[in-house]
Amino acid sequence: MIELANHIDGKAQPAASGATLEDIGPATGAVVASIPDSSAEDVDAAVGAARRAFEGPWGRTSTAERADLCDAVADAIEADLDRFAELESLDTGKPIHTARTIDIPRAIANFRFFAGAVRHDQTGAHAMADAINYTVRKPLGVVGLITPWNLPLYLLSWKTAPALATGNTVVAKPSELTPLTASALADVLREVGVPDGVFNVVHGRGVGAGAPLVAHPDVAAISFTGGTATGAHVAATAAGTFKKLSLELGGKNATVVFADADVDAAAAGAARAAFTNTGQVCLCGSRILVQRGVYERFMERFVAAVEAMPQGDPRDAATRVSTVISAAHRDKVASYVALAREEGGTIRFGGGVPDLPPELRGGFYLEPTVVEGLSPGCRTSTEEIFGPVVTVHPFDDEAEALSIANGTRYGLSASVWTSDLTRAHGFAASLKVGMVWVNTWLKRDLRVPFGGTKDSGVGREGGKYSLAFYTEDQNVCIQL
Ligand code: TXE
Repeated sequence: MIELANHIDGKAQPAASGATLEDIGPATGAVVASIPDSSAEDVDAAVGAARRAFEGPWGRTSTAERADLCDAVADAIEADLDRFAELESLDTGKPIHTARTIDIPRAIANFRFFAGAVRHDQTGAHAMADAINYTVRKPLGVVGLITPWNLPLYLLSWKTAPALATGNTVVAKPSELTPLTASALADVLREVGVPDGVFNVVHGRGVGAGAPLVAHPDVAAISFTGGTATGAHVAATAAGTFKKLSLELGGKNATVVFADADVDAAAAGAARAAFTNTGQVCLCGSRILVQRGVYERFMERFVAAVEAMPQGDPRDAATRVSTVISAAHRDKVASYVALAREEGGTIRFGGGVPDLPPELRGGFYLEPTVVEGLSPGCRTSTEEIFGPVVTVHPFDDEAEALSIANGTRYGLSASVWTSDLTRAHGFAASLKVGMVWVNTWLKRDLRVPFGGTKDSGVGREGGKYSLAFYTEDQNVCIQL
């Protein structure tokens, strides 16, 4: 069993109270690690270390030095990709294939991307007849990064890389369900020469460790990715302290398939969108809207694509769908399958627990599940399930598709499948979401604005949006 410590001021430390939590591996249900169950006292120590580091030599490092460090972090993770992937798969239960091809490569890319982004960043100058203004970009100080369990290192690095590259110091609070790669990242940062106190990790629960970080007066910004209900708590706690806040929350994203689409490509894309990471990505296409003329043709191909996804042991390289994160989450997802039945849905595929070998029976597996026949406005069709469950709805025309697609409290993303580009532009413009993919899903350029509208969050991450979040612009006006 792995024994994790907090990382505060370059030292491994237990929680001040000595309390610990168990970290369960979802593949088998076995305990894989013990982690500190930290409290406000630990958060205070970490924020203090981060503040001293910011006021020390780190505050005087050049952009070039910090960019080089980010590149070194990327190289070090890349050199150790297999170990990082194994830790991530062990902790989340995600297929090792997903960890190797999506999570860890993306963490590497995040550090490389933001190294380049700060090297090439520019600020403005505004000339007046008798004066000149120039703008400088300053780091904020100590920033708090709170991350979820579905894409642990992928999302922590998405925040850590721009925060450090722009010169801040960090206190990270990873999900208590998936602490392993955050600690591995802290080790890498130390090895490549990031000074003590610049990157701190406080493990523990949301209420015990996350909330004090949000409330801390010396924390200048919080970047949070997680559930919408938790995001509302974070916003309320932060409000009185005037912190900068970035909130990436939930989604109930539509995959919209028009009759003029390449139905084979749409079915394959919709299956990928629904079940990547066993349906536990905020961007997952968990509602599929299909134009009536191609509904049955689409469904045959879609169900065949789902059936072809091997489910089972995440450690097996062939596995594409595995377990959800926890017993509680499995019960929540299963309760939505029961609700779908109550609400009049028909299970077209899945709906139960897969037949697995004895060594996996303690894990939290559910079959990929396809539900049809539900009203688009019912709870199953509009609430975030965040697991391997997708609902499919026929529609007649563009107006109906739009009304269903926009008919939830969320506004994160959508994926539209059509061969009519004019329709694609018009439909995209009318969607109340932050991100639209046309004839693809989750194709990412790290420069683009990432984030949602409505209850999916506040703010954007990515490229210049992240650089702006982790900095404060200062204008200097000089009388000529
Ligand atoms: O996430 P939480 P949970 C959705 C998904 C899921 C639901 C709940 O629908 O079923 O959220 O998941 C920390 N102050 N998403 O409960 O609670 C917590 O310790 C400060 C979507 O696991 O949002 C963890 O580090 N921090 C999502 C982080 O917040 C607090 C990904 C996220 O946990 C806190 C995950 C508090 N009061 C779940 N309470 C996405 N957008 O991708 C908790 N935390």
